[in-house]
Amino acid sequence: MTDRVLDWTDGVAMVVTDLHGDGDAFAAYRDRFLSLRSQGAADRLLLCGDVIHGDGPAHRDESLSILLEVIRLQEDLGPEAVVMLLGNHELPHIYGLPLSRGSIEYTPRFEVSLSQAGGAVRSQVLAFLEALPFFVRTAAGVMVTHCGASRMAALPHSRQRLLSFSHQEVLRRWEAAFSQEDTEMLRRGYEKSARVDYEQDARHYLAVQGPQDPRYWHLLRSLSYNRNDPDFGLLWETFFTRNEQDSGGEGAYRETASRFLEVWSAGAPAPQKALVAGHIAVHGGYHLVNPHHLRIASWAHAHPREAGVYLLLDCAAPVDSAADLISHLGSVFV
Ligand SMILES: [Mn+2]
Repeated sequence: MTDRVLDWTDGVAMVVTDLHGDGDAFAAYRDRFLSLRSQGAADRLLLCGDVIHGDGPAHRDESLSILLEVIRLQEDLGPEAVVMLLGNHELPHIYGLPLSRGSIEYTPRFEVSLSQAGGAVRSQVLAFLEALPFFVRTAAGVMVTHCGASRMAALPHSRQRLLSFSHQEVLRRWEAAFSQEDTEMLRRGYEKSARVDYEQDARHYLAVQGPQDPRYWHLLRSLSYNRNDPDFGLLWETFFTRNEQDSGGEGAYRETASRFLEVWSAGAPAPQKALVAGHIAVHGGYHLVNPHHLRIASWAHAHPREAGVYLLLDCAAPVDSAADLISHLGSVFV
């Protein structure tokens, strides 16, 4: 079973968040990493998830080619030198679930790119996404995640479940349950509540050609079971939390972040004192959410985008607080 947490005790990691399909931004960070690496100033590139899903025009969305380049770089430089964490935008593709916000539908475009690239590329990319780690812990006491702490992931019991989380196990459970169902009845129920033809939605959300595609029922299967599956519920909260923007506000989130670090310190190379994550928009390129959490935006969530930053994290140099990291932020845009 995949270990979802990486523990790093040495080296300098260049931490980059939320590129969301922007090929130019990715190239700028990749080139900076390669140049820092050749100078001995960085050892690892750590992409914190949400590498895919641009919200601009389709021709500007380079999600798939960026992912393929990450895979290639990892093969070239080694699995410890190029690491990507799972983000909430990659997660739905593992399950064949749609993801949208307001009127923006994120998942169909990437499914189309995968289908156009062919079966071998789809399998390679899906295997890569399924194997992605969730968190990095360091001897510096800095923990890196896609989206920070959530109440559920801050429970000791959740830590055990997340450490060895298997997407395949969840999918096998759903598939076993689905195979016992009357598919026609489920389909009619779906069409009645969604007021749309199932085949039309399967084509739209999964980029399948029709009912003969082995993935044809995945949309119905996943939509039928995701709400009542406790493992998937934990996964969802872990990857979609909005931190202080969730109910409870800043005070409650400060407590959550502190408890999360405490719980995840068990088995870590050092007590974890600070959390680094992206996921949420900031003014400028970073925001000290509280003494436990530094939010960084490398591109898509920075305002303006050129205010985006990366973090050079010395995995062996202990920090006391998230504020200690601010002097280690850098820019590829100035
Ligand atoms: Mn995100």
